[in-house]
Amino acid sequence: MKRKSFCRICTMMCGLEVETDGDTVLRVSGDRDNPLSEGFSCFKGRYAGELHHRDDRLLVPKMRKNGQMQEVTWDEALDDLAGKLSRIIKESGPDSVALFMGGGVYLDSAAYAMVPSMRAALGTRSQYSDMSIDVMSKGVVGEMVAGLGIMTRADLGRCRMVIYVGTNPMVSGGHTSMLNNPAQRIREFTENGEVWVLDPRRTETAMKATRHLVPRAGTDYAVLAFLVRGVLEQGADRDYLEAHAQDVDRLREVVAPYTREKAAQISGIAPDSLDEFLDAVRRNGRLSVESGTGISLSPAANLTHWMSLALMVVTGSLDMEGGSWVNPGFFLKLEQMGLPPAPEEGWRSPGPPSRPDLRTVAGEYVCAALPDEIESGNVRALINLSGHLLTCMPDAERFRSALGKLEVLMTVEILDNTVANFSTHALPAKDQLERIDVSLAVDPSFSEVGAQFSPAMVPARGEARSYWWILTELGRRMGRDFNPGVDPDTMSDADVVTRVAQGGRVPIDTSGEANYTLAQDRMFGWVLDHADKMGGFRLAPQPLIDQLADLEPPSDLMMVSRRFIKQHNSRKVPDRKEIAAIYVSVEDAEERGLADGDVASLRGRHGEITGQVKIDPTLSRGVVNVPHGWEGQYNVNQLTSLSQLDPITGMAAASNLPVELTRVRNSSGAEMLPLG
Ligand SMILES: Nc1nc2c(c(=O)[nH]1)N[C@H]1C(S)=C(S)[C@@H](COP(=O)(O)OP(=O)(O)OC[C@H]3O[C@@H](n4cnc5c(=O)[nH]c(N)nc54)[C@H](O)[C@@H]3O)O[C@H]1N2
Ligand SMILES: Nc1nc2c(c(=O)[nH]1)N[C@H]1C(S)=C(S)[C@@H](COP(=O)(O)OP(=O)(O)OC[C@H]3O[C@@H](n4cnc5c(=O)[nH]c(N)nc54)[C@H](O)[C@@H]3O)O[C@H]1N2
Ligand code: SF4
Ligand SMILES: [Mo]
Repeated sequence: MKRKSFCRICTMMCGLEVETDGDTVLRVSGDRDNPLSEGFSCFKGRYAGELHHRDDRLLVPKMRKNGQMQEVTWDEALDDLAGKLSRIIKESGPDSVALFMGGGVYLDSAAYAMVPSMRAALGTRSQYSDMSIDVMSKGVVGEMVAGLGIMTRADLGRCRMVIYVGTNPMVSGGHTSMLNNPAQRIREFTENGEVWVLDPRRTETAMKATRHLVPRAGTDYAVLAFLVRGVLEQGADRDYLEAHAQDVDRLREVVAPYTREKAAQISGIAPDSLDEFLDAVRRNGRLSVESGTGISLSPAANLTHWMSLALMVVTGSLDMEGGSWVNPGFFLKLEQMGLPPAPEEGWRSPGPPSRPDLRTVAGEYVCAALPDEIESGNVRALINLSGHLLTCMPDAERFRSALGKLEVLMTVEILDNTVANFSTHALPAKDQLERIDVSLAVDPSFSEVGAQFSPAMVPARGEARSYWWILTELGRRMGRDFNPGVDPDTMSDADVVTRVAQGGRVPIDTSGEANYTLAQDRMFGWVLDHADKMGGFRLAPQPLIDQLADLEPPSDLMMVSRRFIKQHNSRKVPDRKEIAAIYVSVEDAEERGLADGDVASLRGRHGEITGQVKIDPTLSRGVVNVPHGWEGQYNVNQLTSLSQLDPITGMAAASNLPVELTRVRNSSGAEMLPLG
């Protein structure tokens, strides 16, 4: 039988076709009829069937007994957890139980929808999520400039110039702005206008772009400041600025030093290329600047994001047709929330008791505070909502050691992986093919105001249960209602998801087969209305001006983040080419006498990775990659540190870190297949 579904791995949510024979998944492929993805899918989505049948699925609840993880019944696991969590709350108060939202919970709509009520029923302020190891700068700088943590994206089909800075949508699908069917969209952009890519790597996106400029890692802010300066001199949208912006003169002063010579000197991009870039910006008028983790994980995150917003404002592009827009979400309905504009420093409160200096973002504590919170005894239990805690967190060793001190570490997983086995309780959830779903958490990153729906494709394997059931049932055993209005005894998955789906802008048909519902056209003007309430976009926030003055210059060799097409963070489609290694440019390898397979040491300020070298001709001189998401020897978070936190966001830098690379010995003997 062949049925339609949609992928719940990355936020692109491609339409899929799933062929099954009884309980067996035979084949997963892209759905040509899906209006968003138009038949596109990637290896990871097409691997969903094999993943479903993998031997290392977590199929039975497990619990630590006498130091060993052992299979137990659901009753035993949940009763034990409920008892321990209730006791900890009684002894130390509700904040001693922390929640962490990881990648696996975002795309399970019924579970994601209940996290706020679960937190409220626990009464805990100790909430952490992926956001503070990913995209903090966009939220925080958005609040400073626009009074709201906005995620901007190109007005597809009308926008004539797209600038990608530190994002590789051909591989990642985009960061907070999904680019469904990326090759086709980029082709359309280049046919109707121009795509410029700033990236120290000749990425898959750069190869399809109109122009690729290679900056020194961490220097994009200077290039963007040069463009802002040039547009303010000539080509600015005066009417737009008059109506919707403040502090234009102050911004002009801030960018004044970024002449073509200065920008060229900082970024390493030739002055002529910078002139051509500025000409293109002036020629196209409206544009969209889209950045990703190459920026958000770097020490220059806030500054680069500020300059991106500033460029969209001075060109009159932000929230304008033909420029960029902000999707307020099919479910989130951000524009209807009646939020007041944030103060210039954003909505920030002091951090948790052991780290008040690490202020909250969007009502959450930042991940960097968690080890101190655990070690000081403030947090005694952690409910891990499907994060791969041993690879995703900065300063991997420090985190591992802190997590090991928890009295309760409850993990909801689909795999019997190292995180599940590091936990005290590991609870098996249904995988994406086993569950009915709507696209919920990520809908502001969608390219349209729309939503996907899918029924379950196959029955759950083993004793895996619905994520919402696991959490709701845990609450019930603690005498707390984690999911008001949902009764696990009488309600099915379909009932719960139908209830969640009712929160959308327009009705979704959840009674039958997979479908895509478009609510309305793209929405313009609502961000401007919001900014106008505070007198227009604040183009020159003082904390950012101060940070600009303090920025450290790039070093000769920088470790930058990078993603692979067959890997989603810690999750991997087995592949012999996309291996863990130290990826080095041809020039840097030559200088150090390194050949493929040689063993080298990559030393940062805070740690070291020793491993095999792989020469990557797409890397420019001066940048090294170790892909993130690997455990053990190649865990790139051995190089990141909780002592290097952004002073504004409290986020640990995980890209653009100064490193040294030295040869240790000749060939490791490992087989090295060419990349690509
Ligand atoms: N050094 C460095 N650190 C980084 C990054 C980097 O680039 N460099 N990137 C950062 C970013 S942007 C992010 S978002 C984080 C990612 O960090 P995580 O969110 O922790 O990463 P994932 O590997 O996506 O882990 C999700 C977990 O969910 C499980 N899972 C998969 N599907 C399902 C499902 O259907 N249901 C359930 N219940 N679980 C499921 C997987 O088995 C996996 O263990 O890492 C951050 N850390
Ligand atoms: N295949 C795949 N897709 C994914 C994921 C995955 O792991 N694999 N993860 C998902 C997640 S959680 C996220 S957050 C998104 C991330 O989505 P993206 O942000 O698009 O992630 P990357 O593909 O790592 O692209 C980052 C790019 O930044 C470049 N870069 C690094 N430093 C600098 C710099 O200083 N300046 C400039 N201009 N460029 C720089 C790198 O060379 C790289 O090409 O992807 C999502 N989609
Ligand atoms: S790009 Fe790949 S992982 Fe992302 S939704 Fe599409 S098929 Fe799934
Ligand atoms: Mo992410």
